[in-house]
Amino acid sequence: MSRYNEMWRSLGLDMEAHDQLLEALPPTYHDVYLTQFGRPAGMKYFDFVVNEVHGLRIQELQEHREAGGKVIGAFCVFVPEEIVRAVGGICIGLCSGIDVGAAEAEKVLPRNICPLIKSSMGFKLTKVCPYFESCDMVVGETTCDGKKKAFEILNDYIPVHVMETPQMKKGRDRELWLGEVEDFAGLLERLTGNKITAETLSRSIREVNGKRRALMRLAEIRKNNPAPISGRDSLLIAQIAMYDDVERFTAQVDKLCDELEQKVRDGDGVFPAGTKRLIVTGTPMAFPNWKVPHIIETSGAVIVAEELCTGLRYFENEVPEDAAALDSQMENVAARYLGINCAVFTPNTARIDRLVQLVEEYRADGVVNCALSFCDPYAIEANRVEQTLKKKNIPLLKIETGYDREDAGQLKTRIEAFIEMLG
Ligand code: BJ8
Repeated sequence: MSRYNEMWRSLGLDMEAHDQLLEALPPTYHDVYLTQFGRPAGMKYFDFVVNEVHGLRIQELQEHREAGGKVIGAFCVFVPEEIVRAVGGICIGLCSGIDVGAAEAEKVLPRNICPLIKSSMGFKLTKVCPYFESCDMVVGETTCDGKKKAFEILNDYIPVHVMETPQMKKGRDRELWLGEVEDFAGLLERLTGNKITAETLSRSIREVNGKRRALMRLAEIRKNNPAPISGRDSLLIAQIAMYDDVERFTAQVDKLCDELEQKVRDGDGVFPAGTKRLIVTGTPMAFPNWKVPHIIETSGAVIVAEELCTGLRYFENEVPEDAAALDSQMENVAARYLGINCAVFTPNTARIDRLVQLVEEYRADGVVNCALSFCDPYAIEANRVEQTLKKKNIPLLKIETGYDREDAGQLKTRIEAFIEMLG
């Protein structure tokens, strides 16, 4: 019996289903993470966070709520964390990376829908996620059609505020998005009773930038050969970034980076020098989806960067910190988010340009484009990725997969063949 049982019960979790979920995680985590060679000591903190994923962090959220604070859940990196923090709230990226409650979700959603959407609905309907049950509100977005329509249904079970993300990035789209960010700020002010001031927003901009800077420092270290940290560990850190305490997390990433920089000076790596270096691009890999990175890194290659929303798209580009007036700060926040290269935008050439640049910067040998099944935006944009990489003679492997393990063997065969082909 866990010491957190009382807390979980008070959140209304389905205790039996929740126990089953918690039992499923440790063996997978052990196989994917704890068996890695030469893992940095600094990963101990992140192991601890995973170990306490439904414990200590949930307790912190409850303490925050008991003190009058609000918890806001999100499923997309477009939701501006700075605004949530400026009203004293906590922004939590909700898990949607495991096949949970599919049968329940299929009662309200079509069967053939992106697993990320199905998983988020499944988590809510089966009441197994203490993060969901800790949220005062969930923020949705009009990114892809599946999410947009699913949020209407999710609103039957928890209050959902939907932000309208534009489809293009023209002048009027920028105005629309700025209006959405301002409306969101107004809504949060009413929800919390706290007014956003230039001081509170400026502070939260600096805090979230601090997190991004630490993650960017880690990303820079990964340019070294031999790779000082695995792609799996880097992905885990990006996933944890979305729900951990911002300042504590930032300090721990910086501490890990100190260790990794020493490893680089010592010529020490987690894979031998000369291991094929890959970049993964495509749909986000939400916690605890580690399937493809695990297969790649147990097939003879190392992932050196992720052009993903659980990667560079999440932490690249800071919000400028020099604006003193609230209006300009809001504009800066809105502009930073609209710079994210999600495949729901058209055209989205900046994503492909960035990918090519990353291949050069990280001296990658190839790219794996990974789209979740039934994700039209990324599956279709794979065509643009392929065309451009072909022109540049950059080897590409295109994958479409879900959260189940059924295709794991077939994926491994394809990935091994691709790595072998790299020479
Ligand atoms: S900014 S990538 S986090 S929308 S995988 S639900 S697109 S059908 S997750 Fe995303 Fe924001 Fe864009 Fe990033 Fe739809 Fe595709 Fe599913 Fe997706």
